[in-house]
Amino acid sequence: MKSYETKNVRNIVLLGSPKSGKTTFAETVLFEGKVIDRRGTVEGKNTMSDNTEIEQIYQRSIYSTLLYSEFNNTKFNIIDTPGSDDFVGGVYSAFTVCESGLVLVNATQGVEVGTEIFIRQAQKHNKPLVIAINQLDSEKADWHLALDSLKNVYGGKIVQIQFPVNAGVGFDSFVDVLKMKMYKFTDENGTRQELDIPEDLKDEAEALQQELIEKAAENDESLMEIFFDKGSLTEDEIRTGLRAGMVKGDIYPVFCMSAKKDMGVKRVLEFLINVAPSPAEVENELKDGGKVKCDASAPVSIFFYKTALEQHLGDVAYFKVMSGTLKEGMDLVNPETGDKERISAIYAAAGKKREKVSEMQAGEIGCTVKLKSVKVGQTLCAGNENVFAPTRFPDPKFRTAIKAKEEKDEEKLGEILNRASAEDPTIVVEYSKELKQTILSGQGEHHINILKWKINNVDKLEIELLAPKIPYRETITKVAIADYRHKKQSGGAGQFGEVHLLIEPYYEGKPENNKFKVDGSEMVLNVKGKEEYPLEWGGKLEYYNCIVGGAIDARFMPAILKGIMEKMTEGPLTGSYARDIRVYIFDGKMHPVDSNELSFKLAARNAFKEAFKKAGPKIMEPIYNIEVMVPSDAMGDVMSDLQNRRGLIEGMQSENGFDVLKARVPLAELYRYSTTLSSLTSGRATFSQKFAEYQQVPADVQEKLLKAYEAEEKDE
Ligand SMILES: Nc1nc2c(ncn2[C@@H]2O[C@H](COP(=O)(O)OP(=O)(O)OP(=O)(O)O)[C@@H](O)[C@H]2O)c(=O)[nH]1
Ligand SMILES: [Mg+2]
Repeated sequence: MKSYETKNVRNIVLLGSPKSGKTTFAETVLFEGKVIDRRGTVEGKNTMSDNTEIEQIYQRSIYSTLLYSEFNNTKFNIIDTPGSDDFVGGVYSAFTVCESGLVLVNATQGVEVGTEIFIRQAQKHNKPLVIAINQLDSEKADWHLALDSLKNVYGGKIVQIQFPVNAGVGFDSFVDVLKMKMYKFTDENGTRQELDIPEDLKDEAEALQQELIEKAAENDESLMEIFFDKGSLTEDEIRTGLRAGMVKGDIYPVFCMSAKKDMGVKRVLEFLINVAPSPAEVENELKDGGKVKCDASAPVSIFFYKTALEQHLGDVAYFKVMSGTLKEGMDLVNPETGDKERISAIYAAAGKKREKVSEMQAGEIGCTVKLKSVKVGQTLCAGNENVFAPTRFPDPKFRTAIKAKEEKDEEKLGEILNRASAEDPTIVVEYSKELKQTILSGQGEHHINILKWKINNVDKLEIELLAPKIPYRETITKVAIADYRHKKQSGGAGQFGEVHLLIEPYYEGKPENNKFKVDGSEMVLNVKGKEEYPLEWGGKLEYYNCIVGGAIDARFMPAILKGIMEKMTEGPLTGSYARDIRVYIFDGKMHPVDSNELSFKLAARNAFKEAFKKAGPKIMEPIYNIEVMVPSDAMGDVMSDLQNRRGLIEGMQSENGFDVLKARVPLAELYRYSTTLSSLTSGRATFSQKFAEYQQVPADVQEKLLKAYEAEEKDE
């Protein structure tokens, strides 16, 4: 394969809801580019893109796949992505390396929730988009339904480039109002005739062309002048206007397609060559916020967006050449770690088919093997220190606990999970000391189940998924005092320590205080010192020394704090972490011989525990902000389900034809929410969740938790 100049490269991410035909389209692009001479099918389990066992079992894409193709002296790097929300990580990493996107809309469905989600994400990443209405050959294809649904959601952004002549079974032609031609296909291998537009379609074609010209003119002042002058624009001028609108995110040109029958695919590729930006026209963002031009004559830097383990090969690392010209055998440095790496080979990849190339110029996407330590999101350089901004992945939506069936396998499981999360950064693994569980989070239950399948079948390890525990917190609601004497007399040196303390609730910004009402009478403390401790698990402990007359030596104060801290990590109600408390040590007693640090630590621990119990203790639970996007007809069901989950609906608005619901829901009620939502809406909804704050649990819930903890304690 030759080395392509930056301006002749197009990096395109395929987007669209499940089953819209992305993988089928990619296969046809490879066929058109002669990378393959026979097209596989998703059902036949032999496409270049869905090339893993698990993708073939499910007959859907699960990983993002890089596929190159050469067409009209242009190198296409297509990234086929999964349509399911569960595997959205691959879409996000593709946004980091592709300059534009092609959205496939299923002609039998029109805009689906998936379509909307991906277009929304593409907009956030400033990606120009082209839309193809696919499966026009299908029996149930409905061009008008699909087009109207697009117009309904995206209004004036939708600019029709084509319309089908005979959508449905027998589909073989469409009219193109940019070329003002009719394309007719004579076989299912892309052979096409360019014909004059038939008389009976001319009016429609001319009207649409006029619309196209006006849209194109709107995006460029000089085009506007030409348009007012001549009342029309040339084909090239239209392209210039379209491109300007696309780059601003104001125009989505719409094409006709049957990816399966290779109709319309070539025309979209031609349009992408002529109109979609090449890598040379887009600046890439650095981690520190700076921007770098994609220039083949600059020093080399390459960014790694994905790695995948392949049998017999080890880690295959996928990169984009962000600047310079990468050559085989080059030595590069990771500017963040100082690690050196040699690029022993460079490949263009079409799924598992790899073609060795001797160099890749800026803008190209390829892969390499045998690197020592590079991770997803890192950059390697020579002669510069560019560090490109890593992909920002979405927050997890599904959380589960995981453990090996056999305890002896725990360590191996840990390694497998770390590797899984390095390959797929939307898999988050965390061992929670607090919960004593390994918590695995991902984008949905299916996402996690696929990982489970891999661990069972590839790594041959039996595992269990369990409901994750909830990181409750404990705090107090009123003032209380307690004292405790720790005393032990056994043979030699004894132990003696006595601590009197007062505790009160703390909140951010609470004024200082030294007068308290305790059990009906007033108490005034003489505050001599204060220490503040932000807690690792959130919230604060404020520690006041109010000792008068030397009742406790200053040297015992740290031991007293230690005793309190110990109890804070194991709250008296449920053993959860305690937070947001002020402790005042105001009295105590020492023994001239027997007092030591241990005695004061134990005394403080017990005094704190007693005071805590008297201070109206409360359990707090994590509350999450969630945002659900759902088609209007399913809104009622989704809303009442959320109310059953103790959710507080905070707002609702209509956006682009969907309802967006905002609510606050306790984490304890969100277990498997993604799965329920999917079954409530037949997979037509999506949601995101983010930690908001801790809040007191309602009395009935507290009662249940206390009982459960008591039972657990008895068991142990
Ligand atoms: N009739 C017809 N069927 C198509 C066309 N394109 C795709 N299909 C079929 O639609 C189904 C889904 O196609 P895929 O290519 O797997 O769709 P996808 O968008 O990659 O799906 P995910 O990977 O699940 O997101 C398969 O059965 C294809 O054969 C088309 O143009 N016409
Ligand atoms: Mg697919």
